[in-house]
Amino acid sequence: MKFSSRINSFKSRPELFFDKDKIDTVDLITRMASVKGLTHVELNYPEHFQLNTLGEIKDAIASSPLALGGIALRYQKHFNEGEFSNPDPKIREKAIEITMEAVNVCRELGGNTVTLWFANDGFDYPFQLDYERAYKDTVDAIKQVVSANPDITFSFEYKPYEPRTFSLIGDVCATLMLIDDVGEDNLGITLDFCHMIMKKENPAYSLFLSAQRNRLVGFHLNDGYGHFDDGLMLGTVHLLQTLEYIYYAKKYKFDGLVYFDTFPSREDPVRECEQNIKMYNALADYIDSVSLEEIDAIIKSQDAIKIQSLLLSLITRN
Ligand SMILES: [Mn+2]
Repeated sequence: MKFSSRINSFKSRPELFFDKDKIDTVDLITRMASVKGLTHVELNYPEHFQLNTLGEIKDAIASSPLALGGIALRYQKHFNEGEFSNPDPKIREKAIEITMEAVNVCRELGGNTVTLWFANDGFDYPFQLDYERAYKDTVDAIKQVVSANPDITFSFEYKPYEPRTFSLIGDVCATLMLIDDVGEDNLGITLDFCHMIMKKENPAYSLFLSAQRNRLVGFHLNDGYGHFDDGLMLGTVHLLQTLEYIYYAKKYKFDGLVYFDTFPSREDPVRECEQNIKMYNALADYIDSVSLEEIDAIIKSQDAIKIQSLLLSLITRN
């Protein structure tokens, strides 16, 4: 399995690892590299390239056991009114330019995936957004970026709300529709477990829909109560839905990156990340011990008591 995690998590509880005050990206990579079982690092552009040069980051990754999985976009200033759907063509152009820079950085660091998340593409009030224009501009901008870089896989991470009250693209079907309208092979979907729970989607069903369209690129795994993007440890709230999700990941032979998008603020982030990896592996091993065939038979029975027995056997084994 390929495991990665949110690098900003490694800023937390600095006193457990660092003996200096100013922490840069190279320091965070060093701390991440101490996590047992972690294989990849993902960086945000431009956020993580402000305190270190590209060369310093490249050297830090090369001297660690981690490989670069990809780059995620974090558009910073000037995008309050939207990134790819901004009504001002100059600002929209700037967002496209930043995305192209991120692609080059990804390539330079040996990565192959660029994850797109648009914090400000959305609306807060009725009548606030011209949906038709915003959707068309988004499709056109994504097409421009994706078609110019056929060697890179792009992945759209949807989120229903936060920071906007409504995101322009906020659910699995809107994302698949967008991907269809862009019409390029190198664009897929990143499924974030908390985002799906916030949208009241059943995560395994969203996984199935994405796999049906052959657009599954990345997993952001975590947990939460469904109101906000809580970023809790894997399996802590929705254990059975997490088990079902990993079952479908196996069924559809998902071989992409499993990225733990969690927010340990009081925990030691190294131990927290190791716990997520342990939980993923434990649930995956449990599925193997029961067997995909046996679970498939339980699903086909549509018998809720057999499903509850599966959960009981997970809790009571050993
Ligand atoms: Mn995420």
